[in-house]
Amino acid sequence: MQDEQDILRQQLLTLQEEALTQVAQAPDLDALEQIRIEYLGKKGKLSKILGGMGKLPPAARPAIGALANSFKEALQSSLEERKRALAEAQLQARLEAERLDVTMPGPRRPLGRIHPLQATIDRILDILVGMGYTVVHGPEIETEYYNFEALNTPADHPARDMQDTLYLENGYLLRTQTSSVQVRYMEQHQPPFRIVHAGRVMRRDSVDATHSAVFHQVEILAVGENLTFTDLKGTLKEFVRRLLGQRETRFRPSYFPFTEPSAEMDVRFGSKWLEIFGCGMVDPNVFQAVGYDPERYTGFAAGIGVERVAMLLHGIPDIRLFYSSDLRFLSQF
Ligand code: 2NL
Repeated sequence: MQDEQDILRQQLLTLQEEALTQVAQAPDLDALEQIRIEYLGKKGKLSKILGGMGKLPPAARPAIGALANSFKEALQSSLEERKRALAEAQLQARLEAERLDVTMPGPRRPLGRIHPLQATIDRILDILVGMGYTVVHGPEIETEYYNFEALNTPADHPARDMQDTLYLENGYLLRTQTSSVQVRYMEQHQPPFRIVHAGRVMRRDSVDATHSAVFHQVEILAVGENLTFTDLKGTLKEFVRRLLGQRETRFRPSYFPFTEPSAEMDVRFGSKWLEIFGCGMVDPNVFQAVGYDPERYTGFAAGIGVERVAMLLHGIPDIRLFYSSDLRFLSQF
């Protein structure tokens, strides 16, 4: 019987050694749980060994029972300790992996910039404000009166053809020129004044490299008691000098319904003359329409195409590039 007890004692000590070694080597929490079940579970190795206790004399049982308990406690506390160590290692690994360097630079966002057409408008307006002009505003949807009639363009004039103007269903139209804003200003103000308006105009046009259905104009209007064609020429020459530097210019006779006389101003670029401004002295019929006395007041007006100027300034070959939203184009400015 002493033999039987020795065998059990030996088995328990071996089992303890084996179990503690496994705990020490367990790689993770799952493995620890497997070890617990393998040794301390209902059908585990400890239960199996204790099943042999029945063969022991009752007097020998307490000693073996105590040994079994101490094995159980030793294994449980080593499981706990290993569990804590593994959890701690896991946390450290996670903290290391998720470490955040708050001094790292953030993701760079691309900077937006001013569209080349707006930049051109801004430059033109800056110059004109510097020459005493006041910036005014007005609607893009207009009536036939402000876009045509008040500008000495009667109903049978070719410019009023369906071919050229975008008419809306309600009798309104999309303005074909910025002059409508000047008419509205004159209705509300008395001379003398110098005003400038910049904005979109719309035409019923086929689009190609030099034509767009939507384009931009800057238009000036000066009205006073003794303004002459010489004032117009001096103003436009000074404007061109400020925009493009000292350059040769020339005036050619032209025709607009709302000016008399009318002219185009060209600027010399190398061997070429490029048309920059349409201009003229305000037709007395326009003054009549807004209630000014044509015997008392004279005025001059001029319009410039923004796309044309921008293409000239930057060597842009195709007007459609301005409306393409192509960042390869836009990011160059
Ligand atoms: C162009 C160039 C121009 C005007 C605009 C104007 C405005 C009033 C009275 C008289 Cl209120 N004229 N503006 C004059 C000449 C040319 O713009 O090529 N336009 C078709």
